[in-house]
Amino acid sequence: MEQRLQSILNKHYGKNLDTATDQQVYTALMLYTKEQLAAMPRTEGKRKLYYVSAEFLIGKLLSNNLINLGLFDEAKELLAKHGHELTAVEEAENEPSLGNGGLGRLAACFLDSIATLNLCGDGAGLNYHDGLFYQKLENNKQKEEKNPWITPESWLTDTGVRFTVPFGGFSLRSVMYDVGVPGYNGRRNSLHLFDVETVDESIIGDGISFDKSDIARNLTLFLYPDDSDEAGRLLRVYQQYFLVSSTAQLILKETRERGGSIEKLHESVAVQINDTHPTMIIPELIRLLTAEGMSMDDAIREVSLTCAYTNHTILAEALEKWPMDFMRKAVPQLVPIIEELDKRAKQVSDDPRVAILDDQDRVYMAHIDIHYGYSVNGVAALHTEILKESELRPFYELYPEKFNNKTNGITFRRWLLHCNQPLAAFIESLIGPGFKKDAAELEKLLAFQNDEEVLHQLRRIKTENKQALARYLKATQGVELNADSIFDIQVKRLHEYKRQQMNALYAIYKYLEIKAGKLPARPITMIFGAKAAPAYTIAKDIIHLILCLSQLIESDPQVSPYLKVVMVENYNVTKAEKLIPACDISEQISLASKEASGTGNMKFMLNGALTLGTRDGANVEIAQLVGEENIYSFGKSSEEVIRLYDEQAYSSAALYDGDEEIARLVDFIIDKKMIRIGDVESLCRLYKEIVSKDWFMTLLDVKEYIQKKEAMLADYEDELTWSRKTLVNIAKAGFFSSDRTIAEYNRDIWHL
Ligand code: C3B
Repeated sequence: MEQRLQSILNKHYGKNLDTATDQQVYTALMLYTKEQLAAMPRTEGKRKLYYVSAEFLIGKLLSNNLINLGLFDEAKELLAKHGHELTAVEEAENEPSLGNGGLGRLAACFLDSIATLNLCGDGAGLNYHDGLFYQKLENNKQKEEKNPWITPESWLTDTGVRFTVPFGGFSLRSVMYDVGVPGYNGRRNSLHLFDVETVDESIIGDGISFDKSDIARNLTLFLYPDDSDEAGRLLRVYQQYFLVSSTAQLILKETRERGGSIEKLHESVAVQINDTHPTMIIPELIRLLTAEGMSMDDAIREVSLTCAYTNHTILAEALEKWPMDFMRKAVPQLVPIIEELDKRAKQVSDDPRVAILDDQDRVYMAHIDIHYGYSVNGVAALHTEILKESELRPFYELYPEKFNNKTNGITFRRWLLHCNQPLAAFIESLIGPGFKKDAAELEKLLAFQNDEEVLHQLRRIKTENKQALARYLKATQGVELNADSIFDIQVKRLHEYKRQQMNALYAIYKYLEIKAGKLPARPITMIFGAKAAPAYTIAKDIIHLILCLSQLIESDPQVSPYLKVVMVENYNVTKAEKLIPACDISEQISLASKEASGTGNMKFMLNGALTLGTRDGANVEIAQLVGEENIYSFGKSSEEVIRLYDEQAYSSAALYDGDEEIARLVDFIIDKKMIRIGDVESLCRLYKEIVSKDWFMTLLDVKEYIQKKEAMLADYEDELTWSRKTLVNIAKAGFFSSDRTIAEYNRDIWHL
């Protein structure tokens, strides 16, 4: 390694390991690692998986690739010998901005596990040059900026593979870049990222605005371009088709190269459709197969045996329905196929709830997936039950054999071995290294439940991680954290169903308590991290509320010694890796039934935080594993919530009018003190939304939430009991390894 690094540094910069900057060392180490990765043997298999996804939130790759290649310690020592710290060198890497939230991060964890389990499977996505957006916090508001991340030397390799993607009236050339995906086991797969040669970043104007109609130049600029107008929605269709047409052409090319038969495509290929964004791969594969001479019947049958669909949400807004007019304009070649698929579906059932085309000429993308895929899975036990019993019930009655659950998981390489090296080393000293390959071995930790030295050490490691986070936030955002305070963290996309606004109401509660002289036993640090979709006004209002509270508390000397509210700017994978190991209280407070799974909840428990959560998504399974005494659950059940929606029986106004305590907290949003700091229009809009609508039922659970959090803060003071709970959480986290999840996908769906 040393020799090769010296030679790369010499060739590129005329430097050596002692004279090069951290940035130069980063580039050299990246290029070296890339070479090592390319030299790994590929996975093999008769059937090959294509995991197709609009998002791959892969995070920085250097350390994780070094870990999976078994080179991490060697690299760290070598750099140290020459006066460089690997952690400082890593700072030079840009985080690829190719995802949005849980769905994208899940896809990245899955790629890691697929390679680690030696399964033959590649990812397919798009190479967005400016990513989602970079979130700036300015004047207590979110401001969106472009987030360019691609540098001349990067993990991307141009494969030389090119396809032509036809659109209505024009076509675009697709360029295939690859990012290597090394398993923790000596073999590798690839993430294919398709791009257009004509993309032009200079068309980006103020913030993230650009000409949405200039498809050749804008196609791969941004993930999820603003869909609040028609041009934006149409652009999403162009992007989706570009992704799936490129992928479908790759699939047929590789199948032939591997000696497979496209007449028996399903014997050589499995396609996992990650949410509805890649749904058009179904009609596109049918189009390509019929163009090769297959009959429509045969093509539909083969494709239906090839494609499987994962549902990640029951929120109506995320279940895509595109007007057929968009298809006529963007992808007219798919229109007759979609009409044929609709006609056949109507022969299977005349129930309008399962139709592909509705009476307004809109295409229900999920319905294509369910009729013409062989598997439909939810992402946590409760979520899958809700799909079967309510959201997709008519489909479940038609095709019960297609439905199955695959509870989500996370890769422990990134979310323990990499992000929390002190904890990983301590675990290894207790139970040996076996847990690195078999996460179930973490259960061996249970033998130490009553070992006081172990329990004290867990808290010491937590405190060190809090200090490390404090140093990082000081350096990057200039905020000071008290590492002796309790770190209470809610990091995830901003959405009303996730109820960051309920957490903000807690901050108001605590502020008022402290003002009234009721001081907490220990200071509390409330940390938020969240991006709001640019066109989601209320979500931005919630960010504004949090930032105004932060300022109000900070500037009040009576309160600030006891309470701090921090919003981390531009929350992303890199920041998650620093926040999660430092957390005491993991906020998982979605309205029951609405969070399909959650995966942050799993990362936090693995790193020794305790969950404050509703009985939603995978929280339910966490509770079952650790036992009710090791989790803080609260709130109305999913059955109760679903009943309230069905009967339209929820009224936030009634709760507000009937409860002085609730009213006091909500009223504070528009208190004089807040109006002085914040934007009246934004705060009033949010206040009105909560009082008169509150679609995600904040006021339903807020009192129980405050009570539970108070109980939790009190429990924190009993160090041994708290640490024992964290130990049980770590020990029981093994189930949430994505290696387990992927083994199940392969056993039940892919059969690679
Ligand atoms: C998310 C869900 O909101 C999470 O509950 C879930 O854990 C993850 O997917 C992974 O399954 N999700 C998302 O990030 N984006 C969507 N469009 C839909 C769901």
